[in-house]
Amino acid sequence: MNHRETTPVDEPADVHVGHIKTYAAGVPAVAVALRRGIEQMGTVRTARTLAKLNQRNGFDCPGCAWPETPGHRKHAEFCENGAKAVAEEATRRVVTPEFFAAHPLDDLRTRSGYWLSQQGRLTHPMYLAPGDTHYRPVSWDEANHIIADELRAMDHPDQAVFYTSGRTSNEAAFVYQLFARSLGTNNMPDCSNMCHESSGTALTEAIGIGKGSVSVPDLETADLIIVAGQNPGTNHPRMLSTLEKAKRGGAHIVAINPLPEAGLMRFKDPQRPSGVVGDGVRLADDFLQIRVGGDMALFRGICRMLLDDEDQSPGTVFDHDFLRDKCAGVQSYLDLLGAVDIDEILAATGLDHATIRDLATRVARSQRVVLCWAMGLTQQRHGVATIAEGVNMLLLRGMIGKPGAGVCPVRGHSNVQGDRTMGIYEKMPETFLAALDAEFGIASPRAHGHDTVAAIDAMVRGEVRVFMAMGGNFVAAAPDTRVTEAALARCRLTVQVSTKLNESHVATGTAALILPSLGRTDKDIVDGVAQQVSVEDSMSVVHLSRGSLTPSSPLLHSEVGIVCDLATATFGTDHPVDWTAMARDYDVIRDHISRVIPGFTDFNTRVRAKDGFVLPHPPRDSREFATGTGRANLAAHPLRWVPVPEGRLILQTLRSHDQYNTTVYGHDDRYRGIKGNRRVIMVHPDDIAAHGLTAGDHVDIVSEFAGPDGPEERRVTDFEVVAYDTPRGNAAGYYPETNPLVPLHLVAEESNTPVSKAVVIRLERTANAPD
Ligand SMILES: Nc1nc2c(c(=O)[nH]1)N[C@H]1C(S)=C(S)[C@@H](COP(=O)(O)OP(=O)(O)OC[C@H]3O[C@@H](n4cnc5c(=O)[nH]c(N)nc54)[C@H](O)[C@@H]3O)O[C@H]1N2
Ligand SMILES: Nc1nc2c(c(=O)[nH]1)N[C@H]1C(S)=C(S)[C@@H](COP(=O)(O)OP(=O)(O)OC[C@H]3O[C@@H](n4cnc5c(=O)[nH]c(N)nc54)[C@H](O)[C@@H]3O)O[C@H]1N2
Ligand SMILES: [Mo]
Repeated sequence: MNHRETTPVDEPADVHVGHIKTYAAGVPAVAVALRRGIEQMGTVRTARTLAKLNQRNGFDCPGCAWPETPGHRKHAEFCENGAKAVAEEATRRVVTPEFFAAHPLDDLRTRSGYWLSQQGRLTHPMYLAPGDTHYRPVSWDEANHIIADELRAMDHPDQAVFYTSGRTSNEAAFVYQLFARSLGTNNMPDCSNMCHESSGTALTEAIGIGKGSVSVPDLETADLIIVAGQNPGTNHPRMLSTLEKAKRGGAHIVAINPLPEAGLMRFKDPQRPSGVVGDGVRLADDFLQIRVGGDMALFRGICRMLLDDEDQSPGTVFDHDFLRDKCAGVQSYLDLLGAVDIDEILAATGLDHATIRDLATRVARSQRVVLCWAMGLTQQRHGVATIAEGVNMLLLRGMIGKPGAGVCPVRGHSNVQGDRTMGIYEKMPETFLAALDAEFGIASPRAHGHDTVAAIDAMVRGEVRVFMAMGGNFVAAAPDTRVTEAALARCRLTVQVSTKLNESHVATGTAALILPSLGRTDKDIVDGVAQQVSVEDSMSVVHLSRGSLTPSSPLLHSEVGIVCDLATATFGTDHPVDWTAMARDYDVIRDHISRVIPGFTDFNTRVRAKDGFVLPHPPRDSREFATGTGRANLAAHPLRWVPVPEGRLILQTLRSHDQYNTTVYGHDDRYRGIKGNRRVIMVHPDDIAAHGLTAGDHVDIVSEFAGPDGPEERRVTDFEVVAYDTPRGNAAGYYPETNPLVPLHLVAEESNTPVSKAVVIRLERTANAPD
């Protein structure tokens, strides 16, 4: 058996459905944070750890990429879910060689991801030899030689794939991509391929840089903030404080979401007296309950209304100077707007005319507009076009490169943006590769490598010999779980650099290695000197992070050390790259970075400044656009949306309030009032009835899609139906339990991101389900 059971043996059984919460945070959030901390770390370690979170001289929260407020950090710059992320990492529980001796792989494969991660921190490098039933301990030397031998046995460097998850520091990411390119491959898929790739693609085409253009002060001074396809109360809780501040400054906030997410409705800041008693602050002034996949239509509808307003009172709506001097593609886009069919916009969004008209009027009248978004927009078949359309709306009003306005893709992993800056990308531009080659005297390959989906395809074809992952949980994060498991099984060696046990340690190649690494919270001492790493947040601020806890085992290595030692084992000691010097002193790595990557001049000095430093962003800084046209491009994509086929539903897969991506912290999705079990599907009450079902019934969820040889299906069994406030025709289920339903080849156009937010499904009553 090489795949996990569909229903893990340890999964709790009963779903408890309560009420949807109408506010986020408040006292329960603090209580949950402390309880989870104390369970995992004990009281003293909890207090010590949380005191260092997001402070200068402390560590960057491994939770999300929301920036710290510059200048005045609050004493407790963390949130409930940041505290849970820390508790998960700083736990005192450990997974030792005895654990692996007691649990054969066949046993571990029946466990849930929750159970696996609850076992604690990994302590030893472990090896699963071909044909073995158990992992056994190995020395670091042995482990490195096993990998080096396998890499040297390849016919071509492209038989190796190097995955990265977005927690990896700048320094580790830089040496890791240098290792892959020294070896001769650009096969560097990363979690970003499944996350904000659509944002990067759309923004690069539109404004010449794939990053957001706003800072925290911009948000705080905006007069209109649109939050589309994002659930900040759960996934970026510190953003709520920024929104609250914006609100007190007079901003109007609009939430665009199929679900009434608690965090967008009301916020009780537990760090203010008014958040402890009282109802908290109403955050979203307007909630547009949009149909899944309807955002492009909404933005286009708004732009059409802006055009009508402009026609009626010329010179009052469009920023003509900006459009004339700085933009390209304006006329073709305006022509497209002329042909908009408002009935189609209403059908696509499920919203009424007056609602869209109100928002268009607000966009027309506001002087400082920020558009924030996350996975609800990016993980769509037309994700790139949707984001481009949102940017069009801003460009018509000249809302990029001025204070209080701009684009704000809210990143996920705490350093996912930095990893990309460091070169974790299967198609880095020639300028970067040339600078890297000149700095190190290597010859980086120029052929583009595999992204996540392409890497899985290559494994399926048997073209990948070695798969290595720098963090993350590839098998559970990737789409089409069964296909991805089978793909990994075709590799000769799978290597996971990890802090905690997860599903990817049991979905192995013929042989497998687990290399235990230090995490953000851990002290990283090399030759007696404490090393620091750096990260880049969602707003391009680069700052230091230094762990302070004693690692769970003396055998843990830093990610930088792991890569540099592996490089020495692979290339020998007379390689042009100074791997040993970099491993001994991370300042050496930063010096290299300062000469290779634009914006990092004097890296070592500037990163030690209070609050770090901000990377250049030409559109934000000087309204310059490094696109093909040298201008900001208005894109004219054909209108796309997601119709619901007869008798089917559109499934979006999302996060509960009690998880970090594939790491499940617990079974309490508190704000949505769903507790006890995650195998649920949220459906509109009328759709439940229309399907001949009753809330509480157990169903199989079957996804339907076109395969290369005709229609195909995927199935997960025994999910409980929960009545939920979602638009008709839409449904929601938790990631990663629903990942087996997301087809590998259902990807966003251009960005190749799996479409985790719009899968066509049908429901079938589970055979032999309990009543
Ligand atoms: N505590 C915690 N924090 C996290 C994470 C975590 O798992 N736990 N994950 C981190 C990572 S890597 C990321 S990328 C971010 C993810 O942050 P989010 O993007 O907020 O995460 P999701 O749970 O995927 O939520 C997507 C939201 O989009 C909405 N949505 C779905 N489809 C559509 C649509 O078609 N249109 C619109 N307008 N909305 C839609 C959903 O209802 C949901 O509210 O969070 C980061 N922070
Ligand atoms: N269906 C569906 N699929 C999705 C999504 C979705 O919304 N729906 N979201 C996608 C998104 S946005 C993302 S970003 C990906 C996430 O994909 P990944 O980044 O691959 O997944 P994570 O769950 O964040 O990885 C968790 C693991 O990272 C390891 N880890 C944690 N900290 C460290 C560390 O400091 N060092 C090392 N070496 N390892 C560490 C631990 O072993 C832990 O088990 O999933 C994607 N998949
Ligand atoms: Mo993400």
